[in-house]
Amino acid sequence: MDARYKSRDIERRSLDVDGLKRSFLEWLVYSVGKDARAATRRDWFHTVALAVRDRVVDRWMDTTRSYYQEDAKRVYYLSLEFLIGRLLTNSLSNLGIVDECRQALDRLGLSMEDVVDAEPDAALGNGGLGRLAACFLDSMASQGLPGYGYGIRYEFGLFEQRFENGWQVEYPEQWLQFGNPWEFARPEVLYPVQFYGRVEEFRDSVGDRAYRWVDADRVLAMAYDTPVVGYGGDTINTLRLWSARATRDFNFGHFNDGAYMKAVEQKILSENLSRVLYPNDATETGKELRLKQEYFFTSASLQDILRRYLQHHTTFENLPNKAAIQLNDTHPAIGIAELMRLLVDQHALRWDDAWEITRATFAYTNHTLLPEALEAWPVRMIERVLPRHMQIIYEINAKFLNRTKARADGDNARLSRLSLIDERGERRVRMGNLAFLGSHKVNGVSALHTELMKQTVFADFHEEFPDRINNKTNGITPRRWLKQANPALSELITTRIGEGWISDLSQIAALRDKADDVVFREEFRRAKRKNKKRLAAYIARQTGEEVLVDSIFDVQVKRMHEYKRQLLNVLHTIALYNEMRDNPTVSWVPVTKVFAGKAAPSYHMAKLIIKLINDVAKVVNHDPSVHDNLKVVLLPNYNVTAAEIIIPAADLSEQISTAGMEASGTGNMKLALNGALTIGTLDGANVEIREHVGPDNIFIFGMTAEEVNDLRASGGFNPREVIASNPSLKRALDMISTGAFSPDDRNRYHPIVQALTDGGDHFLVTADFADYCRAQEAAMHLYRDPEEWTRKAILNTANMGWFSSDRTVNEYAGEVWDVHPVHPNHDGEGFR
Ligand code: GL7
Repeated sequence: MDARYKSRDIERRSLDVDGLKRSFLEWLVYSVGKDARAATRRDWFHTVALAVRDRVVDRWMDTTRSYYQEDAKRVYYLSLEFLIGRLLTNSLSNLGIVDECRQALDRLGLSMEDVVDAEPDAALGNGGLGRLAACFLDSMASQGLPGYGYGIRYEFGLFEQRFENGWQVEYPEQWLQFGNPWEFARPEVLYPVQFYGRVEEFRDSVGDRAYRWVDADRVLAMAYDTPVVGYGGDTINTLRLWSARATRDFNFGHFNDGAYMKAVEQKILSENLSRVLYPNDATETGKELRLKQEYFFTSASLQDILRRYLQHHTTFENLPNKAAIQLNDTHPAIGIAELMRLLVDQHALRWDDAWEITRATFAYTNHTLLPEALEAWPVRMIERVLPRHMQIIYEINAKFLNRTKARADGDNARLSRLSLIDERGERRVRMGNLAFLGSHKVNGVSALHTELMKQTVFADFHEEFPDRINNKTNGITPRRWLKQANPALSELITTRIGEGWISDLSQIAALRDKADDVVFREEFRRAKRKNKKRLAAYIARQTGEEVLVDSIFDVQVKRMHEYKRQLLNVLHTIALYNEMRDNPTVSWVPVTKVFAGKAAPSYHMAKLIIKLINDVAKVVNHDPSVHDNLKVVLLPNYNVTAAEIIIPAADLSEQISTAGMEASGTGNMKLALNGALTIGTLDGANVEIREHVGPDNIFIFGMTAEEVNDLRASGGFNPREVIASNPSLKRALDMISTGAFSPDDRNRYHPIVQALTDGGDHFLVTADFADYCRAQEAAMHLYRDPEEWTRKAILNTANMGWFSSDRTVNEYAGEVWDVHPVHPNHDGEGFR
């Protein structure tokens, strides 16, 4: 081999500062095509990303080869959303070369922060559900589990949020505009996906009735692969995202008849499939394009999974021993009908055998009990878009209902609840029921949520299949959410207990003793303060507002939704503002209320709440009578990157959903791990956080899920009475309703006031207000004692080890997937 190539080859793998620097220069010139003098920050980001990517490719191939050679059972995580955020720091950190990279850039006169900041935030998801999928990818790779992510390569991720005159305005998020250095396009990995058409019945070779789907439109799914670097760089897994491509039929043969433009138009239309992420968070969309997206990526993924399986096998009975397919919510649930179609129609399996294989292969995670988020596609739509699947769903349903006990008992009401078809009103396919029936395991995402699943949405199914529902409490990856986002605290932790916690977060429990160590407390506070300064600077840049670093950073960051009750926090803010104005001589604990979060573009109430926060901020922040003791900021465009700055700086974590409504929450875990004290209801994973951190180290308030349920069952309550009996609540609401925050439009907040009063206050904001204020007071009181506050903050960090997503994926691996770690063989071409 030419010596020059050989040395380049070695250089590609070298991890020392000199090697990195040399490859940066080479990449800049030969791949980005720029001279160092002309290079922009973005050029440098692409350069560094490509050089880093070089360093994972060999190990990626080793990993894939090891899975193949061992014919290991793989887990396939099917998710319409992957909220990955930026990847540069993540890759460097998991490879263990952050410092080397920083020094190499330094020698080139570049700042690492500038390069990192030039990376767009990959927002292929809405919120918790999508971020959970990203944390699971990190954990599977870090645990050495053979895990693949399958999803859609949206050209436009979640919209960019800006505030114009205090209102949310959405702009397209063009994350791919300048290319994506992390991905590998696979133009040869293409699968056809069909829509529409009709079903033809015929007799197969042995004379049995069989079906084929004909006259359908076709789109191609093309793969893009992104390596997922596990911690330590040993295992590199794959995230495979599908992009829609028109078939060649659209491109040729239409020049003469005037249909050329029509053909081009068709091509564009069919490629719209992977154009944009639906910006809904836990709400039903009811759009045909969304159904097509769901089927598109599910079908392509299943075809790919079967292709991989058939490399080692000739029959299908072993599929469940080689593939575990996890449905991230019902979005890919059509996959159950699709696998049946592939097995029965294309591979000529008997129905019962196919059904057994399908059920043993799939598992389903439910992420919400909100009725509006339970997918139910109109039968007429599925009949038109996926005619063969509709037949298959009918068949599954008929066979199931024939066997149920309900039939035997003549309990028709129960039978109709179990049915895959909702017959009330327009007939619809209940995707949750399909997912349940077609899976061998079904899980909720926190202990409370799983219990409620058993008692509510899946009560009948649970009775029918008592072993199927299980709990897998969510988790978060400590790599991104502590090591990378919070270097100040993670370095402090490592100096005290070593770095074992990064790959085994249970070890962080060793910090418990340190809560009583005055020196450690001082250092812990110093780390927090450093993060608060960083956030204060960010707030100033984003909003122009100056906040006191020594105020309580009281943080509520999450999607804007009525059930998450940002309104409760706003009402407390107004009440506190009034108290400060009434008592100017009292020495108040300064408070900075930090909000961030996007509203679904069609969710008017949530957008009105955004406007209210901005209006309240305007009044409060400019009122000299509160002497800077209170500031309100609503940060624009909350995303993973913003979360990485906000979360490490929080003192108080707002987790205040109406009990029974937040399935788990994961922001609650990130904040507590970073040493914020939670103020929260007994909802979702808050219940388990309280068990782990201890009831003395968390501020719990409000009604329990059971109390909420009882109250609603007994016909609700009268918010007017509650308001009348609470002067500070009444005053705050009166101010909103009389236009104290909207002098330009005094009726602006009528819908909010209406919802909280005559509307019956469905989310129980007024009902929980008094107890929430009590908990807030307790928090402010504690904050006056920095030693005691810090002690509790340390105990939060130290007791959050269980909430690592490593623990969660290991539970799935053992109890749902039956997959085991594989140790890739790096003897061959690998580095080091
Ligand atoms: C969610 C839940 O609302 C959230 O509580 C949970 O933590 C998350 C991950 O399990 O899933 N369900 C849902 O539909 N979205 C969520 O974030 C959008």
